[in-house]
Amino acid sequence: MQKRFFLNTVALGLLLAHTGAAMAQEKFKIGLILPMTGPFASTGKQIEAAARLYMAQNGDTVGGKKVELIVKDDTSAPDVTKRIAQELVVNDKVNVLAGFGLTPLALATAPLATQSKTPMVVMAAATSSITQASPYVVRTSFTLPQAAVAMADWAPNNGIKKVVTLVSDYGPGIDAEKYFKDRMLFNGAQVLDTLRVPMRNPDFAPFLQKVRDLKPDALFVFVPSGAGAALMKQFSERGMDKAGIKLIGTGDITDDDILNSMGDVANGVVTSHHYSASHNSPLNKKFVAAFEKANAGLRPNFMAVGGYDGMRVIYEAAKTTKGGNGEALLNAMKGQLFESPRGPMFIDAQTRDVVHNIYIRKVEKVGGQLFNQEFSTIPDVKDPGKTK
Ligand code: VNL
Repeated sequence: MQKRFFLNTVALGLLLAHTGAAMAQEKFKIGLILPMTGPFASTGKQIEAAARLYMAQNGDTVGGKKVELIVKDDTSAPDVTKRIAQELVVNDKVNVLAGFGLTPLALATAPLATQSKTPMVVMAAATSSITQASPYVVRTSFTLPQAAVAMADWAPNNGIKKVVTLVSDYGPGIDAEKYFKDRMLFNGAQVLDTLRVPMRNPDFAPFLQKVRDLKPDALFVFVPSGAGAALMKQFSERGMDKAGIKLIGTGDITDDDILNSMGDVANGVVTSHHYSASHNSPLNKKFVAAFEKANAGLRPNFMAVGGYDGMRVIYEAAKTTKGGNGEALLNAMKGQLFESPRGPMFIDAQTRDVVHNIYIRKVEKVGGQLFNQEFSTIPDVKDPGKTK
C-alpha cells in the first residue's frame, strides 16, 4: 500500500514536471542582441523596429507556439554580447539568437552557438568570414566583398582609373579594401594607396589631406552604418569634390537612415549595395510605408531589411519545425528562397550566406529628398569570399 502510494506520487510528480516543461515549451523564443546605445545605436534601432514590424504583420504565434522576442542591448562591446548570449541560451533557453550589429560582436558569439547548437541569425555584420566561424550561423545582411567587387567592375568603365581606398580598420573594412583593390587591378585600374581609419571616432582629416595630394580620380570608402555623415562633411570641408575627386563606396556611406541629413555633398555619390529604400517594387513600397508609419517617419535602411528578412527566415523555419530548435531549426533556415524588400533573396544551403542582387545606385533628389536611386543590377551575387 505504502509502496503503491509512493509510486503514484512519483508518477504524479513526473506528470506535473512534464506538463510544466511542455507549458514552458509553448513559447518560441528569439534572443535579439543589438547595440541599442552608443555610437552604433542606429543599427539597433533599425533592426528592432523591423523585427517588431515583421511580428505585427505576421502575428506572434508560429508553428503553434507563442513568439517571445527578447531584445537586449550589448552597447556594441563584444564581451557584453557574449555574456548576454550565454544568459539567453542557458537561462531563457532561447530557440534562436539573432541581431549582431558589428563583426566583432558576431565573432565573439559564434563559438557559443556551436557549443550550444543554437542557430544564430546575423542580421547586420558583414565580414565574409563570419559564416565560417560557426556552422550555426545564418546570414541575412550582406557581405562587403559582394558590394566591393560590384563597385570595382563599375568604376573603371565609368572614367575612374586611379583610386585611393579609405576603410574602417576592422573586418568589413579590410574585406572591402581587399576585394575592391584586387578587382580594380584585375580590371586594369590603378590603386594609388590603401588607407585605414580607426573604427571608433575616426578623424578623417589627415587621411583626406593625403588623398588630395595623391589626386586620384576617385576615393573609395567603407565606413560602418552611422559614420557616413561625418565622412561626407569632412570630404566637403576639405574641398575634395572641388579638387575633382569623386567619392564612391559601398552603400554603407550613403545609409538611408541619415542620407537626407547629409546635404548637397552626398548628391551624385555612386555606391554599390543590396538595398535602397527607393528600390522599385510593390513589396518594398509596402515595407517602407509600413515601417515609416510605425516609427514616426523613420526611413528604413539596409540594417532594417536585414532584420526584417532575418525574422522571415526564423518564422518560416519555426513553421516547418513546429517551433523547433537546434539542428532541425537550422536546417529549415538553409535554402530559403523568397522575395525581400531588397529584391529576390536566397540562403545558400552550403554556405548559409545570403545570395541577392547588388545594385549600383546614385544619390539623387526625389521629391525634395535624397535617395539612392538604383540604375544597374548585378543579379544573384554570391559572396566572393566563399569561392576561394
Ligand atoms: C558592419 C558592416 C557594420 C557594415 C556596419 O555598420 C556596416 C560589420 C554598423 O560587419 O561590423 O555598415
